Amino acid sequence: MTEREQGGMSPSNSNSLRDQAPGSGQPAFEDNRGEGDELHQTIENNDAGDGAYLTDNFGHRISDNQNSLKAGSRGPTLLEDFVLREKIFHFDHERIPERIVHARGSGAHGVFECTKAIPHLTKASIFQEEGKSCPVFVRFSTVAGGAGSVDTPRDVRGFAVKFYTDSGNWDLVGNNIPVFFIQDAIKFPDLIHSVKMEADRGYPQAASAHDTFWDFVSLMPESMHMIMWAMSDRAIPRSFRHIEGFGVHTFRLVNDKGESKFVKFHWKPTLGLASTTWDEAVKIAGADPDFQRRDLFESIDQGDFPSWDLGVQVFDEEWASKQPYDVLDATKLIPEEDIRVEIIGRMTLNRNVDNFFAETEQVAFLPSNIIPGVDFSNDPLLQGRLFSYLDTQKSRLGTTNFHQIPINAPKCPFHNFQRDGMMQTLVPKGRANYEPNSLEQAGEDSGPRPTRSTGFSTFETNDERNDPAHKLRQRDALFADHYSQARMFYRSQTENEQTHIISAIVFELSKVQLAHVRRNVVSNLRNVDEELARRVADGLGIELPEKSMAQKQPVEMPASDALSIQKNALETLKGRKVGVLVDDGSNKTSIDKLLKDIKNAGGTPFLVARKVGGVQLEGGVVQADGQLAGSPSFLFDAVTSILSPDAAKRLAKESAAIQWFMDAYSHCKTIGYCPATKILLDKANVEPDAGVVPVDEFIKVGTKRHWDREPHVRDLP
Ligand code: HDE
Repeated sequence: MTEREQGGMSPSNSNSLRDQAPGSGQPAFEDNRGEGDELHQTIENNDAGDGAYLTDNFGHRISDNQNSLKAGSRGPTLLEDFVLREKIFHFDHERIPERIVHARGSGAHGVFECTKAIPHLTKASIFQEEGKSCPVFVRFSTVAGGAGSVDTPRDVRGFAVKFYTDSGNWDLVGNNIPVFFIQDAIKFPDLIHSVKMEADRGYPQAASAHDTFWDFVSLMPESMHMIMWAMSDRAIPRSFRHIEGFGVHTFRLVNDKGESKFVKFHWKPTLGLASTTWDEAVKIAGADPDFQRRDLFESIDQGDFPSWDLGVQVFDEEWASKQPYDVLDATKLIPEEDIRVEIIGRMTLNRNVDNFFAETEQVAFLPSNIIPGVDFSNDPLLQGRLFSYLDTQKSRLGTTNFHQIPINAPKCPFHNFQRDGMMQTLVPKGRANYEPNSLEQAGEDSGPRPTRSTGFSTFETNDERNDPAHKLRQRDALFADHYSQARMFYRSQTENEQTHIISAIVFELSKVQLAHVRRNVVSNLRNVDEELARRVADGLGIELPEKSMAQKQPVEMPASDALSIQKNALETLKGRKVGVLVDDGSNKTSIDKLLKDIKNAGGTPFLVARKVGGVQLEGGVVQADGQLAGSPSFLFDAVTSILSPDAAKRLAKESAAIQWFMDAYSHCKTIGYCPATKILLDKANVEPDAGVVPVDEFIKVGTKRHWDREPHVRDLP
């Protein structure tokens, strides 16, 4: 039967019954602007507010947004239909090129407030008084995947902050790892080509576990320190709210006397650090590809604003010259035990974007955006970035006027003699589009002039170790130490974290098909730590290869607690999500009490039931937040259940319920249980330990991960 035969459908539109005038039985075509067409509302009242009228992009009111203009009701569409053509034209160009790196990102607005003035160190206006504040926009991202890739691959996270200060925009475009893979900008295209999907086959997406990445790494021993971080749990964070941020490069602070010190910038999350396990990250990728974007959006939406403290490590040339590494080398960090991180401000993200494209997608971060009082160092990676980001915006946003897009425009006045260009939205008046000019003498506006005293002036570098008289393609001698800090990082981890690093390297190298690449990586690892290399070789099932030749022998650096996640995790339910499994017949009083206790402890409870419509309890129906099959336990930080004996028996036959506890157990999470749940725990092979507790004790214990459980649930390398 054709649609027409089925019920008198509009000959003009085979879309659905929706196009019928409700109740009339008449085709909507005849009546689509008539009374009673509630699905396709039109406005006939001329007093409606301006925003109520649908118009085209030039302000012409549109009378019909359902039907294109045709020559006859069954005829071809007319070229004359400017409404259709404009709509489709705009749609056709809705996508812009995605970022070549950091394509997948999530952004939010917030505020930065100075909590400790440092005028002796910098003349930057934002740091002159305690309490001074400015708006910020932050974009978190993964690096390797495309814009539509998942949130939880093993990857570095971008942490880019735009401060809209009263002396112009300052962009601190950092990562959640304080070091980088390479020392010189000229290697960046090679690094990124190697990690992105392989050129011929177009896969893998958002994954470093493949031949070309590890081939590059094995031949670039300077990447070894970053590899330790990237294979650690830092690269599989629990959420954006639980990551640290780092400016990575050494920058300068300059005060009003023209004195300068070096500085490293740090963001410390007030929720502490937290990560997932690899198995969790993989499963989350399937169950909720937007896991971290959703987490950020929802926490801000419910008023649970994430915040970070801004810290600085400040040091001078003399101190720098005595270190066993070069502070201009972005593969090195400065241990916090050597130079304390002094907290000078707090950033709070308190507003979601109104429009993802207009803000998060179009935001353009530029490391070259700095303000008087902050300056660059000669770090050769940073120097390359100062060119790259400005350049990339032309191909991404299509015009040199990208600074006029609201998310990119400074919130302080800006005026100069730059003119025209594609998509110019400013309408400057007068003739003064050059300088110098003397138009003021003719009574005309002669335009702005430079300000020597308060304008940005570059610090005259007093690096005595540099000889600017020679043009060289060379790195300084200290850059050749590729292993000391990789070793320091590895040895600063808890035993469990070291095992995670080894598992990650074994996992990744097992996906590498070129045997010589696997061997080369392990050869390099022997310079980091012999035990580490041996365990990786064991995990791969290969002979320990010969140690590669280090350009410079590593020096021993003391372990640093600041480098471990587990040593910096907070025992709290704040910022954590708790899955609560309930079913028909659960006890309402117990559920109410549990939910209240979780909320009081700062956590977010999430009721999971077989049907999202809710469960039938003695005291009435309770709405669920999620359906069991769509709310697996790896989406939560801890789980607990309140079940009646009958419900528990029924769920013991439901694999999603058994898997719920099995996953929570194997991911070392706290499991709270009521007596009836035991039957499910048995089926899920959950064995009693300090993290498996009666529901009454859940609030106390739910704040922790139980890493000591891991050797019992996984065969670790
Ligand atoms: Fe980037 N990087 N990068 N990068 N980077 C970009 O800029 C580049 C580097 C970082 O949320 C691109 O606007 C070069 C280090 C973040 O919009 C591009 C080099 C660090 C973001 C670019 C580096 C970063 C980017 C892509 C070596 C940590 C996302 C689109 C010299 C300190 C910003 C864009 C956002 C984005 C180039 C190295 C962080 C292509 C050439 C080191 C967080 O211009």
